Amino acid sequence: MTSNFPWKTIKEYEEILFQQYKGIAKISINRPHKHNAFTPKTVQEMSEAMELARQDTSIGVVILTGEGGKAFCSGGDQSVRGDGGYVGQDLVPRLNVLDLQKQIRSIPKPVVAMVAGWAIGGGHVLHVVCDLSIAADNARFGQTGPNVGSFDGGFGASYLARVVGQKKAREIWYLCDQYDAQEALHMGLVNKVVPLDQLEATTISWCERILEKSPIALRMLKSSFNAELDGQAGIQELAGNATLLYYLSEEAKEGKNAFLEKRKPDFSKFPKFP
Ligand code: S0N
Repeated sequence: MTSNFPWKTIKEYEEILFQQYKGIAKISINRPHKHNAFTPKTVQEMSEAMELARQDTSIGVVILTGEGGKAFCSGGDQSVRGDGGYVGQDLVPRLNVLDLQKQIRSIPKPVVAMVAGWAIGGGHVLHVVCDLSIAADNARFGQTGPNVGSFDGGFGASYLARVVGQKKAREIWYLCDQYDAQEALHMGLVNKVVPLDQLEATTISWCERILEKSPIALRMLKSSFNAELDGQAGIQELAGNATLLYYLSEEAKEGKNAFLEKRKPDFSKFPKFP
């Protein structure tokens, strides 16, 4: 699948592409020969790129995808699966994709999964934890854990159940069936289905519409959606945003200025809202 958009490389990596177009960052797994299965290195690179996208104030939205048009991601690379996780060049087994899932949920910018072809296993979970999913008509979705001796009982189970309901989530995991794009749309697993040749343009168009919106409103909404599900960590995220807004106020600045000017703060001028 060739791109019609003038993406600029942000940073060179070995197993992913990390590019930018306007205020959109695109993180793309670049292992099409393995249907974009991830290794610990792929995940480490995605994690770094996600952090760079978070820190860059010119980026307002992130696209997660896979190269080649035949797969979004087919999960953990089974050929490097060792005892205790996936084994990287340092020979240490890791399940670092779980940290990446948390990053996708907590980056205060919408993350959009652009899914062509297979979204399977741990690759399926990656699209599930994204804020939005746009699928090509060739997309196929499913979990394989009970077939290949693994399971994701974290977001891969509980958040999937929030998205499609308990019965459907259990079916997806217990039967390991594959679902086409229309079935995924029907069960609320994706937001939109388009022909493969319109996937990128549609995703960019959605991202451009997101970029027109208030970044703080989007940030508050994302952490609000998360807060209900993520317990103390979710409340911390939402509360952190409340602190950010408070820091922007004259009332908070009075506290800081008074300290720096070695005087008593005067909060009397600030209203005590009902
Ligand atoms: C996607 C499938 C159904 C596509 O079938 P198709 O079209 O017939 O293509 P293939 O010929 O099978 O594939 C093309 C080439 O790509 C290789 N390949 C595909 N997927 C993988 C993979 N995941 N790992 C390694 N190689 C892969 C094929 O081998 C083939 O290469 P060649 O031509 O050289 O043979 C089909 O490919 C398929 O079923 N793939 C495997 C899907 C799968 O089971 N994935 C792993 C599921 N588990 C996870 O993702 C675990 C994730 C994880 O890290 C985790 C997270 C939380 C808690 C636990 C875990 C945990 O590790 O268990």
